[in-house]
Amino acid sequence: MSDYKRYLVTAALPYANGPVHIGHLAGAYVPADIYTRYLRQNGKDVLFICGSDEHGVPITLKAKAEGVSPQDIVDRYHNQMKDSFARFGINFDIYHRTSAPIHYETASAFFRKLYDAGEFIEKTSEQFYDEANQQFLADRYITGTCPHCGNEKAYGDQCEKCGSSLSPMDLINPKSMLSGNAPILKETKHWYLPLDKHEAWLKKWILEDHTEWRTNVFGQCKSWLDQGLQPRAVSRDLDWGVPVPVEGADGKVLYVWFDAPIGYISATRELTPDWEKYWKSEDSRLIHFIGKDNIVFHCLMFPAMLKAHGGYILPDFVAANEFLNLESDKISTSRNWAVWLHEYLDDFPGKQDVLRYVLTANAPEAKDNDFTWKDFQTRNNNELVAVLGNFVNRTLVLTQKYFDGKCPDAGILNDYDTSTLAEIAKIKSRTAQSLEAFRIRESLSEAMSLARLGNKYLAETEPWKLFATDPLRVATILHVAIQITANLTILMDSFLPFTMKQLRTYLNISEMPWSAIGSVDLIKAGHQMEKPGLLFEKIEDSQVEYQVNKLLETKKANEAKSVGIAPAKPAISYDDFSAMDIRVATILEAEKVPKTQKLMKLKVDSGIDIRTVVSGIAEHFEPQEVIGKQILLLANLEPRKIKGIESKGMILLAEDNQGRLIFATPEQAIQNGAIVK
Ligand code: B3M
Ligand code: ZN
Repeated sequence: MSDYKRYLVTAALPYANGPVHIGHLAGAYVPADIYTRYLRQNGKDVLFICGSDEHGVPITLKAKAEGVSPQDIVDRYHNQMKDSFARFGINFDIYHRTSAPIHYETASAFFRKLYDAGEFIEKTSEQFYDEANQQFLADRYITGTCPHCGNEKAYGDQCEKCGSSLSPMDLINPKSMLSGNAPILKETKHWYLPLDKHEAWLKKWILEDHTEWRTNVFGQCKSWLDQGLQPRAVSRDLDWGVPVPVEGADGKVLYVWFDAPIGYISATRELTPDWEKYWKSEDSRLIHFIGKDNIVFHCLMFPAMLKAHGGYILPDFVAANEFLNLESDKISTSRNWAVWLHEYLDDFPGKQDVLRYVLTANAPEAKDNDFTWKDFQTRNNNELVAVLGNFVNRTLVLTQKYFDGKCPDAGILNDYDTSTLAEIAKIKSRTAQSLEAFRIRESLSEAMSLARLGNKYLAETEPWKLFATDPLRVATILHVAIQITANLTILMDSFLPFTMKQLRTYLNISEMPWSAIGSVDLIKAGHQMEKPGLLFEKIEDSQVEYQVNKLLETKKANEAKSVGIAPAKPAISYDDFSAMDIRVATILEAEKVPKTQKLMKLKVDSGIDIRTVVSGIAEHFEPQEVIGKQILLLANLEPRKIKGIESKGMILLAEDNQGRLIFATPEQAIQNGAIVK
């Protein structure tokens, strides 16, 4: 490992507008957690920083949709995310938030320093404005048709269908998310970070000095740099965010992508008075773990901000993962297409490591990958249970059985024993090499090869067949297997922290540093171990079916929504229902209500009486079409005066997704007054 004195590891600050899902976990948090645990096992000085990103338009829009304040939204999700990360064993040193006062102070001071140093350009330009709501329309407040792919629901900053990054002016037929109206153009002043001025050093820094960055990261940066960088606005006309700390900037806040990365700094300040040691010394190594949609901000914009400010180190590595899909479909918070961490933790208590394992074994490091429940089950049953669990269980159970749980003497090792033990050090170095190159998925598979080795060793030596005839050989075999098991507790600790802790209690040993791996007497002869339990259990088909059904229900609900089916109303009591007097009735006469578009005056025979009903059907039917029709009438609806006509009851009609009306009628003729129930 290189000779950095300390490590500052960050994981992207998730937006506090929804709970954590497996896409977040696979993208940034699980790999970052594994990496930082590994550094700590190596005795490194590490800070692992994260927190909620509480600004930005997705949050204000959500607040508006729910009719609550943005603060209510971020409080709800900040606490939920913090709690589920902790339950899942993501070992942040701090999980902070960008609505904290120390963040406001840090972000304002940062902006102010750049402002005073003349690092921004001030520009007045025309931007979309919603006249009805008297508000400028930043980013996601505006939708329209994507000029690249024709998607009619593209946002002002991005098209989610084709992935192009957009500016509001690019949209065809722009519409305000607030009023639905076409916006007008109005002048407004903003501050821009002139990325073009930073282009030369960014080019050298990335394209020459960081050729080791992953292809996806390097490639995206190169393509931006090749196109030529443009000044980027760092303020917005919004009332939620860090106010722009400049005279005459009322109603303007810092752009969320300006303040959010500063959130890493404010979180570190909150954590330790020593924060500058981590952020400002050349012997600190700054590493960002993010998803691929955050690459430009972490590789170009934030570094340019840090450079313009001066005094800060730059990221040395940006580990960006591609996306994880769920059952072949893009994960989406708004479509509820996700496996939510808090639900997983409730549905699979004590199985944090199974999810950590599956998300790592299938990590979308080089390309998008798919999470399926079937694969989850298979990896658990065939790898965790059948390989790792099986090896450890056989070793521990046989040791209980033959040696009362005491580690037996090594005795005389044969060549196979020695060469098996010699593999441990090789596996260790391969695992470390992959981890240090941020190939976390590969490192897990290297680490698992030690469990495979152990499994194979037992399968070939078959100690369970030898005890009667050769107990000394059995002692040697189990001694070797116990050393492998002890080595596993260190090797796999960063990947499967809950399980390895459990295994250490079975072995009755404490945590050991990474450097101990490879030693073949981690557990001495005579050492007493505990009675073991199982490390992993099979996942049953029924558990998988339950999860798949949950997703099918979501799919159904989404389809219903997309064909215009309204969501279900809350349940009512039987009494509520039977209070309604619904009767079969016949329309006797019909005429349009003068000076109205929609209304028709009907005379109906309800069986109880002949009455007048005013109905909003005049745009759909001509009077002569409806005369003589048998229909259903809600007969005991309170009488109401409509356009001076007393209307008694309501005709029942269905409306299809094109807005067409269809009468609810009895399937065959029946006497008027028949009760519908
Ligand atoms: N909140 C975007 C995201 O969650 C953003 C990351 C900020 S990291 C400084 O994808
Ligand atoms: Zn598009």
